Amino acid sequence: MEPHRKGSRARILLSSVFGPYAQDDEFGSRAINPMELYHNQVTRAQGSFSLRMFHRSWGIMLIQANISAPCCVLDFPTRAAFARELVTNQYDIVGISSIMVNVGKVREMCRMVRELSPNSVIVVGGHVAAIPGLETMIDADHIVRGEGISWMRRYLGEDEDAPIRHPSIVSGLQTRIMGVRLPQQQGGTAATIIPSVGCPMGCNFCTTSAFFGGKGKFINFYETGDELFDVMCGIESELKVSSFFVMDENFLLHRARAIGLLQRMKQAGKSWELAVFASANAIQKYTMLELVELGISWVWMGLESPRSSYQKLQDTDIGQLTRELREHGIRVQGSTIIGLEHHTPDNIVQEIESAVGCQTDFHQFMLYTPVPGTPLYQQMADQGRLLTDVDFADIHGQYKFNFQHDAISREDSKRFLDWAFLRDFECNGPSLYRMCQTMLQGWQRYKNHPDSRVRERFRRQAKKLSGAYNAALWVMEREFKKVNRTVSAQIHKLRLEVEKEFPIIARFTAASLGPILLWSTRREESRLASGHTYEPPTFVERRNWIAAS
Ligand code: B12
Ligand code: SF4
Repeated sequence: MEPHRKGSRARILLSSVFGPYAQDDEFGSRAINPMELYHNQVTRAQGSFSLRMFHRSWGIMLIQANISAPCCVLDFPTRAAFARELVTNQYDIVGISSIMVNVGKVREMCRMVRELSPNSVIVVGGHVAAIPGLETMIDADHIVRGEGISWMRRYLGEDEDAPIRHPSIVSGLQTRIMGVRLPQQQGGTAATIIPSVGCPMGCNFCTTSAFFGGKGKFINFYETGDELFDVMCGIESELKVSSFFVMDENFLLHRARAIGLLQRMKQAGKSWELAVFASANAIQKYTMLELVELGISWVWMGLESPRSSYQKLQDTDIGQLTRELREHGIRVQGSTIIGLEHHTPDNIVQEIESAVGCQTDFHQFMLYTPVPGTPLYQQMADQGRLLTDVDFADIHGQYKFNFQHDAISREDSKRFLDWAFLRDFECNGPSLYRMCQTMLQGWQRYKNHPDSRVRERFRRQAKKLSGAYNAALWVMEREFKKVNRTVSAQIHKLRLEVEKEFPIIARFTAASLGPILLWSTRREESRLASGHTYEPPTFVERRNWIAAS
């Protein structure tokens, strides 16, 4: 690839694909595919108890922070905002970031650039780049597969091996639950930190592992615990946070780095909370005490079927592991795949029941989905089992199969998936309630722990539990009677336990805030019933900026 003739003087626009997202349209937006993490694929069946929030497009934020050229990040634009930005700022390079479902939007954005800013070079990156033959589907000059910082640095003639500068990123925005938008206070939301991309485990369906090199490979931005600690300290002081959403596909797999981080946290007395993704085999490299001392407060873990052969699950009793983590105050987000090769209409109900029986705090269900670039996709293609007439906009694991399953039809794949979400909600209650259970267990176990960092962390959680969360329990126990009276009784019992632990404040908040929350929950329920959806705001952020002459 020839570097750009202007090098670091080139003016760059980095944009995510345009919205609105949560609606059906000709560019590939789908009502069932909102720009939300939890409501899209985790708490989607939980009605007004669903956790709603948006996450920024971290890939382009990271690229912007690591080049010296004047660069604008345009996140969640409308088509009009994208057009306006193109005509007002004479960009030399327009970078578009996208995943596969949004390829129709990338096509349209490329068309718009050619029309409105004909001198711009168009660069397309992100997971969309793995689509075979993409160059014939969109009008772009460069399609970048894999890691983008080093590519962009190379393209601008900059040092691609320079250390990675981590931007300060607030992990979630406009958080909303039970009809209430939570106030966005400084330090109130975790910061996102991205130690690496890819995962060496190389599960056959895994698109992120495949995109960054596949089995045995990944790209580390920060090799050691020391490096990570320094980055986190910088972000802590800038954003005033004590919790971090660690966006690393398998953070705990890299034990030396995690333990190095723990040592530095101990030396500096940091009472941080870490939400991480980790496979079961990686979690088991640690004692519960190590996890707790490291501040692990949330684990996102694959719970594929006990009959699957994934290496990450070997020798693991997943139900037992989940229970143990929760008993130590660590919230568990399970992720279960529906439609594995061995699934049949006869055994799938049992497999879903067993996943639901793990009683995680949150549970994501996803259809087994061959995605371009993965070994699974290649295998399905070789076997002639890919359904060729499925729109990319519908290949996201939350709708219907995009391949011929041996035993389960495409229509039934959706039925089983929808049922799994519903079943988890009906049997285990709202995730917010389950989180409260875990938080109480953590508090009871660690409130007198000798390490003040650990005590402080659980004290922070207990403050929430005895406050607004207890009012939420009061509402959930009422509202859930309509769904499952046994769970409602369990919520009631938990509330009494919380009130026993914090007799004055917890009772006071339940009595004062409870009725208001009940009202907002019911109002939200009717809003949702009338089809109301949420969209993220547009962000425009310029760095190293010099106005166009
Ligand atoms: C945060 C996130 C989201 C956020 C939104 C992010 C956003 N603003 O777009 C939310 C939660 C809303 C979301 C939603 C969805 N997501 Co999502 N999401 C992620 C997640 C967890 C992290 C993304 C991230 O920041 N990674 C870290 C950064 C550094 O990596 P990166 O984005 O890949 O960027 C690097 C390169 O790709 C490249 N690059 C990226 N952009 C560009 C642009 C240019 C110009 C260049 C040169 C390079 C480049 O450089 C970057 C640095 O190396 C990933 C999983 C993952 N681990 O990546 C899934 C992931 C991206 N999501 C995925 C999917 C499928 C979805 C959904 C369809 C939900 C679903 N059913 O699973 C929806 C779609 C919503 C919609 N309407 O568009 C898939 C994409 C699969 C694919 N092959 O396309 C992923 C990979 C998860 C997975 N393993 O399946 N998601
Ligand atoms: S362990 Fe998780 S992140 Fe790693 S390859 Fe398997 S599915 Fe992907």
